[in-house]
Amino acid sequence: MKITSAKYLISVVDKNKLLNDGVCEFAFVGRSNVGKSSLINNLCGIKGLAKTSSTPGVTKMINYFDINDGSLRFVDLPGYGFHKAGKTNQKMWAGLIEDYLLNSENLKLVLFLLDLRHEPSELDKVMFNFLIQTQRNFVIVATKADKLSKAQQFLAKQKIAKSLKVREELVFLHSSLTNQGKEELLNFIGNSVF
Ligand SMILES: Nc1nc2c(ncn2[C@@H]2O[C@H](COP(=O)(O)OP(=O)(O)O)[C@@H](O)[C@H]2O)c(=O)[nH]1
Ligand SMILES: [Mg+2]
Repeated sequence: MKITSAKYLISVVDKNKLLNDGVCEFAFVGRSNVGKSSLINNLCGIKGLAKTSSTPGVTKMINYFDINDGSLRFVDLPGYGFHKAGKTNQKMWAGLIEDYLLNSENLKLVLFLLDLRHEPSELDKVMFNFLIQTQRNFVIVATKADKLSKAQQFLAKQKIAKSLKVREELVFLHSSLTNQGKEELLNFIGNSVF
């Protein structure tokens, strides 16, 4: 798939305001700082589209992006697991992610992000198990692949698949720095649009 246009659409903080117009959505889920916004920007080829930050935990809303003039949408979900956010905020953001995963009628595929260098944390596993329970289609995107050698990447991918008990084919490697995995992901997304 080729992305020819990408635009920020709207941010939503209320589960009753989720968009509901039949446009296919691809949602990005992962802890704060794992690289959700960078992945969206990389796939779209626009640097500042989704706000990236070295200050983790700033995305508290569901951010919608229009791709290819109404053909599909990317949905940047709040990052979980930012310890300085406080328990109340944590709960609210996790709640928003869960509301979206449970209720969105447009959701086609969840891209579940993990840092390739680390095994999934307890919180990652909680969120992943929740995702499994929703029975949504998903792939795992292992981010920041540029930080490892090819040999290390291979092993790290095996570890992640094993830890989450998923087939290795469901784990995609990606780097926003080198564009590794970009085409492969875009093709997978393109093939998932009805
Ligand atoms: N080396 C490297 N750094 C990355 C990559 N993706 C994201 N980052 C960095 O990780 C930090 C968090 O990225 P961001 O996209 O804001 O994460 P988010 O909180 O999940 O949206 C930023 O400093 C990014 O520059 C990547 O593929 N390679
Ligand atoms: Mg972000």
